[in-house]
Amino acid sequence: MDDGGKVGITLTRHIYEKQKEHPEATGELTGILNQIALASKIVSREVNKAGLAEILGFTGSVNVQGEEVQKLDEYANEVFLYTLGRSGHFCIIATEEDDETIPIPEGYRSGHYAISLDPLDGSSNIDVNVSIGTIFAIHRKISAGEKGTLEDLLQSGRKMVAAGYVVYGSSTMLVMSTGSGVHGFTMDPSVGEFLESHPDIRIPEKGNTYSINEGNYPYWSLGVKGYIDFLKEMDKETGRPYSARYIGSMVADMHRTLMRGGIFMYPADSKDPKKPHGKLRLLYECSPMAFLCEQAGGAASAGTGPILDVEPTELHQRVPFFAGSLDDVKMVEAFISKLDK
Ligand code: AFP
Repeated sequence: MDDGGKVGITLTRHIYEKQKEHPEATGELTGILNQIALASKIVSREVNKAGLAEILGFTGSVNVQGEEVQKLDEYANEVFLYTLGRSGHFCIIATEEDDETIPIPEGYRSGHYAISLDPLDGSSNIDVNVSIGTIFAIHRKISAGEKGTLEDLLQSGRKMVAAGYVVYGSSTMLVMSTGSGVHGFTMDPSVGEFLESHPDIRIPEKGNTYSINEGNYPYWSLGVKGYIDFLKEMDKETGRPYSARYIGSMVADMHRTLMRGGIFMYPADSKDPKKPHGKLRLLYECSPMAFLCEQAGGAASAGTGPILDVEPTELHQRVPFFAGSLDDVKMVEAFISKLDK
């Protein structure tokens, strides 16, 4: 098709235009988001081939050529670490895959930002061809000295300068915010670019869908149980019962919640005494998603207050998570404050 050379607004152009509204901006965020986009394009290419895992690899075993092959989540981790670590923008990196913080490789410039990321979230879904994603959160460097430290990563979500995710779904889409709304870009594989497809995403004030692993019901607190029971009652006026939708891949579940409204939850449960605060991680899952929710007019809570106000104390800290439409998040908080004293 002859489109006269028009490809729409690319991610780069979008950031550049936004930057012009802020004359004090240095342009560094443009560079950062371009590097994230580049790494996610490489990961997307490999994710699209995941169904051929037995033939091409990514099984963590030996492929048909007799070569030892890498798992896709490890591959994604390496791609992001390589790209971001050598970009000159970051002073320190944390990823879901590594227990410790990752310094910038010797010989490369240490930058002004710290990044926490989950390179391939929902990886247990890879084998069954279900959407998975990358999540990232960016903070300004606050520590003294040239190199970054843990302090740069352990900052509350309120201090975030940018956050986003990439969903590797029926299309690959990058959704991000630099603090002036939430914008979505869909990858056009024919030109290899992310094109603006969803400018200024807003979450409906109230939804009619809830998203939670309901198999954990017996392990929840009275407040969470009470709220889920409430959502299943019949009441035409408040749109109940709600519909249930749960993929088990946070990026996909949150993407639907952002676009359509409703609530996504991973509460604390008593299933595993080693994980008393639920499963999801504050720094590279909950905090960036909370930033996007608030920027889109929704809310994200730990059950007792905004996720963005939680002061992190550990790199891989877990936190209960309730996020989505403002009214729905307020309602679950009301149940928790009433029944979980
Ligand atoms: P995996 O990366 O192990 O698949 O975990 C995905 C995840 O961290 C998040 O993406 C999901 O929302 C959540 O776990 C699903 O957890 P449950 O399987 O306990 O419902």
